[in-house]
Amino acid sequence: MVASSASFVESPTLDRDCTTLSRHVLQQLQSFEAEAQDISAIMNRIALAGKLIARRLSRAGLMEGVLGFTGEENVQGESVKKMDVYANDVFISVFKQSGLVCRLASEEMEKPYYIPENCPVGRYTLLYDPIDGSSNVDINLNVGSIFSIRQQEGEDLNGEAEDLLQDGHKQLAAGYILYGPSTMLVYSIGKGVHSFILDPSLGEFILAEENIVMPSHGKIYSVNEGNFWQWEDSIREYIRYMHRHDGYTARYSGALVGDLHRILTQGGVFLYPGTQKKPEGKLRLLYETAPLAWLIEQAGGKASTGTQPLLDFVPTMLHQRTPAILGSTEDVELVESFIREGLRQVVQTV
Ligand code: P6P
Repeated sequence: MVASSASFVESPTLDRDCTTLSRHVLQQLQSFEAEAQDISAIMNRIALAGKLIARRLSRAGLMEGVLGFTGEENVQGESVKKMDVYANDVFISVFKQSGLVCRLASEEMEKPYYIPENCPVGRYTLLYDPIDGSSNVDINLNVGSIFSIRQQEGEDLNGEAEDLLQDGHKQLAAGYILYGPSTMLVYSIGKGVHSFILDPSLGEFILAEENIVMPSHGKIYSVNEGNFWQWEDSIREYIRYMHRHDGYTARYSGALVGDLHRILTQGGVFLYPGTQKKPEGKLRLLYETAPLAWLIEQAGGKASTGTQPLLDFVPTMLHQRTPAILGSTEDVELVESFIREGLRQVVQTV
């Protein structure tokens, strides 16, 4: 006898276990149109990249040739870890023969990588930091991948991908994968911020939390105070304020994705200011601070360079760096107030 559908009791647990990333994207877009299917398929490929990277990280200490340095330097002048190269290649491989993504721009590659078979039809570009915080890999601490998806504009005939040099509002989707005690994928397509946790027994990212909203204030400030004497005095004054007033605590891991995820979920502020020698700071705009800024603002927080909204910043080069102040609105505005006061005093002394 075939059981009728009426005999099945609605099971929220079963429904949640079936809420995979690709299904969630289509639910978000409330559409089965071509672009919605494309974004859903792209997110699915990003999820596959996350699974492959998580699997390698989980065995890194047991396998030959996974940990340590390659002996090369990347375009940033940073020593390249073997895991950086592997993760970079994973994101390229998952998009081959997909027809979706024509170009990939990565922290690890000086120029964008083109996937020829996709380019005639693929109108999307993936910008990514394949493994952020890779110095943590060899000591088994959390690392992350950061991604941003943009629509290609024009034909990019000279292969310079100049259409990518636009502000962060041009992003179609953005997010990160946090490789921690569990592997978590957090994303937004402009309709709120949602988190998924990899269930290894299913091999699927399953919905964990929908519509994450940041508190307007949090007690955490996250910054590398080892740079204290490199900063502008306004930032030093802000840090002194944090030291002198109750209700604040410092948390900093040196890995952006984990530090940002803490702020997204608990409130507070993450900052990587510029220094007197490098006013633009260390973090890269197109595949680090712009995607994270988009998420933070989608969750009701604020993202600033210190003097302008981070998402308004227009890069002049692919590996553009910007100062970054990301977090709860009240806490970001407190940092901005110190910077404004500092600028006012500079103007007064001129
Ligand atoms: P610092 C890692 O190298 C990274 O790009 C981010 O993950 C992190 O937030 C930052 O650099 C840490 O830099 O100067 O504090 O060691």
